[in-house]
Amino acid sequence: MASHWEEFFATHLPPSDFEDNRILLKEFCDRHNKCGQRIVLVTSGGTTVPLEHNTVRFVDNFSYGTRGAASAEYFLEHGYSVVFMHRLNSLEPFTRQFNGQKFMDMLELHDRGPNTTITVKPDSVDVLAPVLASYKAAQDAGKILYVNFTTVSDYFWLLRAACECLAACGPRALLYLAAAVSDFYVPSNQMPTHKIQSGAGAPNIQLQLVPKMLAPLVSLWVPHAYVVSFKLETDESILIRKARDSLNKYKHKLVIGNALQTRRTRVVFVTSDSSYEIVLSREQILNGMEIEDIIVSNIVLNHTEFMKTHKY
Ligand code: PAZ
Repeated sequence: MASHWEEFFATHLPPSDFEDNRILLKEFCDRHNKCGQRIVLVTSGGTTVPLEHNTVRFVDNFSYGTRGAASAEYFLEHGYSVVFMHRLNSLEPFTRQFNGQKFMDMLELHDRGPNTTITVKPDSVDVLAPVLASYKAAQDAGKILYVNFTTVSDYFWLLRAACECLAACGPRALLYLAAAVSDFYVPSNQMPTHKIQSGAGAPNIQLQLVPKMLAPLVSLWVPHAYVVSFKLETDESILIRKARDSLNKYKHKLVIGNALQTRRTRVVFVTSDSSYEIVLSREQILNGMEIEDIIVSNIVLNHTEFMKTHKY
């Protein structure tokens, strides 16, 4: 009998842009692998759970993609090539820093009419220039690939394809699974085709558990990669236990636990034999430090150590 995850792929169609993305992923991973580069797959943002095939309504979650987008920038700083696999319209590296009206407020419009020009306000140049320089450097060197998903099913298809392309990189591949992936979904064969009608009364929607993709990912898809997953809880008292349960079950390298309310300033690293906290001090917060800076530096050290010792 097919396992739960195999059955998922057998009964859910890939997203319409899947083949295009697979080609992009393969080209990117092969190119960086040939140069002996370290490659990180950063997953970021939340997944939706459609309630209808022609989707009008869906279940969503809280994630903005801040963690993933910021971390991708820090991995680039550490010399990694980055596959940034993110929820469509969630935050992206670099542009995240000027989200919403912030970017418009940095610009000035001159000479309305046929000779219109736009400049960056003098006091915004210092803010924009370093971010733009890092963005251009990453783009020009082809060091970052953006691929996106929306539904939980799209996410799984893309995740498996990315892993299949990364497998050739062996221990130089790092998986940083920061996306907030739904634990529940409506299977394709139980979903109505058209918009649920209110005239039929209150709908009775039965969500099912999604298959645990971390199991085949660690043991089959990228068995030599350094895999880091995140665990989110709202009850801090169960965080470390849940993180350790995940580690014991899937046998990957590291789980980073965080609580919803404090996730920007506090995380806990849980390995098979230890756990330690990273907490931003008040001073670090006031100086604009981001916790992802410290998380990524720590992971890079662990990954370096892993590459030295892992038999491939
Ligand atoms: O995307 P964001 O910056 O708003 O939040 C980050 C996060 C809490 C989604 C991430 O740190 C995380 O814990 N991801 C895994 C969630 C989970 O499936 O348990």
